[in-house]
Amino acid sequence: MSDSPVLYQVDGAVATITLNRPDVLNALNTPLMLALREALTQAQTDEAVRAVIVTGAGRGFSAGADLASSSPGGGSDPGSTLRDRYHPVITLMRSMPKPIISAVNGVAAGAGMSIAMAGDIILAGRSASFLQAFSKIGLVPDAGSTWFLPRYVGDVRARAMAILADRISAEDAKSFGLVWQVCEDDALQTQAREMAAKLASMPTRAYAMIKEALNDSHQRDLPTQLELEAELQMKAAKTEDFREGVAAFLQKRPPQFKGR
Ligand code: LHQ
Repeated sequence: MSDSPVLYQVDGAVATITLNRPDVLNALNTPLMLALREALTQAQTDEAVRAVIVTGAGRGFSAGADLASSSPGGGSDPGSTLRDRYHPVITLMRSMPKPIISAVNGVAAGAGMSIAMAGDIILAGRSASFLQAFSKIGLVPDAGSTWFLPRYVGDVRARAMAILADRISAEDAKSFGLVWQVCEDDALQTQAREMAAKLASMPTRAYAMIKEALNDSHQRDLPTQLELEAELQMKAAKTEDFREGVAAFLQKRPPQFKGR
């Protein structure tokens, strides 16, 4: 396998981005974070790509910041490392106008868990686990963990996960609402590809607008959110895919969406 820290592969309309430092459970260092940002940018700009999978090589998804590098994650201090290397990745994933599946194949710890949570749909292998590892080494959850976690699992569980730093199994993560679906380990990549291929054949412009509507909905009041929905619906109703969806329904045939 390539020794590039991130693999980027396109199959049909699906891009798969694989974190690729399996010897250290895909711990995040500067070359990996730069390559991840580049791969996400490529997936965003490539018009043929309509759905994205983020996963890990080997037995882990990501063990978080590389603790063996002189400054974990590279850079001169954690603040600038986070701002320069991590924040662009997390914001790219959230703002990407295409659905992202996080296929969590093993442990997702620290900032690795933050990256998993930045995806739109989290699938987990049965042996995957989730670990807010930060407090174990005297750090604070970062790269979006304090934003995603209470929204996904509620404040009580978010606080316990961040403070206790217990390793949470895939099944428990599903019961917490963090994971959409748990798959058998050897079926995870196939199920992620099948789901991504299905998403890529759907009205992907609507997905982009769904992400826009949901991204910050907790921050907006109801009247503002209603207005945003109306604005987005006006845009969605002008797409070719909406016309095709309605025509196919009325003609009782399967729709052929083009992402336009
Ligand atoms: C690792 C790592 C690792 C290097 C396993 N680094 N080598 C902070 C600072 C600045 C900016 C960005 O953001 C952050 C936030 C963070 O992400 S802080 C949190 C950093 N991550 C951790 O604290 C987790 C550390 N790792 C672990 O606790 C365990 O490795 C877990 C629970 C993830 C997995 O345990 P095991 O399955 O028992 O695997 P292992 O511990 O045997 O690890 C396998 C190898 O990977 C091992 O190397 P070796 O040469 O002995 O085989 C580890 O040293 C290496 N590795 N995590 N983060």
